[in-house]
Formats: sequence, C-alpha cells, structure tokens
Amino acid sequence: VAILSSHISPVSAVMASEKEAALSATPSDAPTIFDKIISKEIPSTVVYEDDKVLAFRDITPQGPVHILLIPKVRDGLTGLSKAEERHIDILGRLLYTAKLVAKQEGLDEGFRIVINDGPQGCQSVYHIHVHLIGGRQMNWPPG
Ligand code: TR5
Repeated sequence: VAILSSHISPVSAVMASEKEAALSATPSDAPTIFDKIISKEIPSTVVYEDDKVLAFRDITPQGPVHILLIPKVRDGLTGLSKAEERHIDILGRLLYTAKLVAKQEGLDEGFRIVINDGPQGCQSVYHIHVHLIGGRQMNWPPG
C-alpha cells in the first residue's frame, strides 16, 4: 500500500484539481478547447486520425497510456446524455477506434474506457470524448 500510495500521490493531486474543475464546469454548448485541438491551433499528441475521429494524448494522464477520442464534428454531442439516434454511428466509431488505438498502444492485458457525463459524472469539457486509459492495473469501483 505504501508503495502504491507514493506512486499515485502526484496523480491523485492532479485528479483532485481536475475534479474541482469538473465540478465547477457548467454544461454548455459553447466551443471548447477540443475545437482548437481539432483545428491544430493548439498542439496535441495525435495518435490516430481519420475523417471522423481524432485521438490524442490527455494532457494530465491518469495512467501510462491515457488517450482521448473525440468526434471531429460535435453535432450537438456535448456529452453522452445529449445523444440522439443520428449519433449512433459516431458513438460506435469512437468505441471501435478506441479498440484499434488500444491495440496500437500495446494494451494487450486490458484497458479502461470512460465517458464522463455532466457535473456529477465529473465532465469538464463539453465535447463528447472517450477516455482510453491503460498500462497499469485499474481498480473498481472508480472514484
Ligand atoms: O473531465 P472530462 O471527462 O471532461 O475530460 C476532459 C479531459 O481533457 C481531461 O482528462 C483533461 O486532462 C483533458 N484535457 C484538457 C485539456 C487538454 C486535455 N487533453 C489534452 N490537451 C489539452 N489541452 C491542450 N488543453 C486542455 N485544457
């Protein structure tokens, strides 16, 4: 436990501040930082890209591998709770791409997929995104 907690303490500190940010984030359909990442106005480490999906490394990784997968066109999908039937294809594509990227990243022992939704789900960026986290043992239940 001592080894574990000393290993995760910096991550916990980041998680605490991210959580505070998320709790204070107001659901909104205003443009987000991800628009600037899609347009490459703000640099990111892209690990996968096609005409519909962009996958890039999270700036505050919660594991050795932490990648965000987003639709290039938000189309009202600020979060999963806003999903409509027209979003079924992109939702499937995000998950399928997460599997491809997990393979590409060598996460052969498993990984965690997370979609935070709304203030109670700790969502901080209102452009739907799938977190792909791996490279360490995950715990359950999540915090
Ligand atoms: O809390 P939710 O589920 O909304 O996840 C938002 C994620 O976006 C968090 O894990 C953040 O660390 C991540 N994030 C935020 C920014 C950012 C980023 N990932 C990559 N690059 C980023 N830039 C350049 N700027 C951010 N504000």
